Amino acid sequence: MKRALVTGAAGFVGKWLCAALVKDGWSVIGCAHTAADVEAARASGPWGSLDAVQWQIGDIRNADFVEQLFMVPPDAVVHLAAVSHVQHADRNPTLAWEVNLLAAVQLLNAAARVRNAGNGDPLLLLIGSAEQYGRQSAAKMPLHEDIPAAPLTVYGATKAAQELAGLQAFHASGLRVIAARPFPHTGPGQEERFVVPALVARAEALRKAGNGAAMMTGNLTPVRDFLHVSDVVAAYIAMLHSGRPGTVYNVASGTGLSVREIVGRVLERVGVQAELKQDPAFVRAVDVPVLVGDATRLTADTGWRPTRGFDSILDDLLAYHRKHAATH
Ligand code: A2R
Repeated sequence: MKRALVTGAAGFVGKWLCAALVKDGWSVIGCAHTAADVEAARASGPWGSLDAVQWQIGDIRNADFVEQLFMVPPDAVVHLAAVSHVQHADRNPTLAWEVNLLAAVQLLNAAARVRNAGNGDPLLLLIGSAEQYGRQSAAKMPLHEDIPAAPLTVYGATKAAQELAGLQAFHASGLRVIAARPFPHTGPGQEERFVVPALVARAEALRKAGNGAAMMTGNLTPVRDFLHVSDVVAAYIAMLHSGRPGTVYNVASGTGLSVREIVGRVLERVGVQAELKQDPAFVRAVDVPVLVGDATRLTADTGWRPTRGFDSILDDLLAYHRKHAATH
């Protein structure tokens, strides 16, 4: 059985990925930040069972901890651990650089040592972000991988740097590194500080209150390409099977929706009408205006295609929110 090491395994995507890898026949080592994260991740949810995951707990910035993770060398590593929230990274740039860049460098070093010692040849999948593209003109949409990075946020810059470190290791020594640039994704289990679960929760609260209150929103003009997290983890597994080392892959649907359209669809699915009001607390100081991706390369190399449209994503989020609200 092939061994996959997943960092950030108790996070939102980690839960979905670990369960999907187990189903795909991998032995999974899940690396989590804290024991409390693992306990929370093991709560049941539509992502599936995490019972077969072997957990390792520690700080991914710690070189000794990373070295220990490679004592029995994995066949593949999916590096999800990160400061994943754009505003959190903007407010804590030193932390974001430490986690998002240096942790990846530790993993690259550990994998290189395994390889140099003749103990294996781990495949490393580094999870970057569409935020690496930064501000690009609408005429360039959907963005393909050869468009140069122009990050606007600390988060985007740290992810671009991580990718550069990975590709450097591939070019210099042949370390098998693949770089993914996922476009925004959501689904059950994502925290409500992220936009789509936050909007679903707010719309549901309005429906329950039934008093015609306004829906508070941030900036309504940004356009984003949203995927269901289950499609994103399927893309990562497809890359482990048939991605080409040294290659960058977008993971995207190719369809853009403005935040205004997203809010409208959320209200419609929840079944409530409300006037939209901008709350300055939700408006970001710096925001990439439009991000829509072209995943032709990924489809050509792996056969991956997204299967879930935006309404079906919302239905999943809403069902999860209602179930969760009912049990808490
Ligand atoms: O910091 P925690 O306790 O929330 O744990 C997070 C973990 N993490 C770390 N693990 C070990 N050592 C660290 N220094 C460290 N810092 C953070 O990474 C959390 O469990 C996980 C990231 O999960 P989420 O924040 O839920 O992000 P999500 O949406 O699962 O994104 C996965 C990847 C990230 O690379 C994103 O930047 C990308 O997909 O979009």
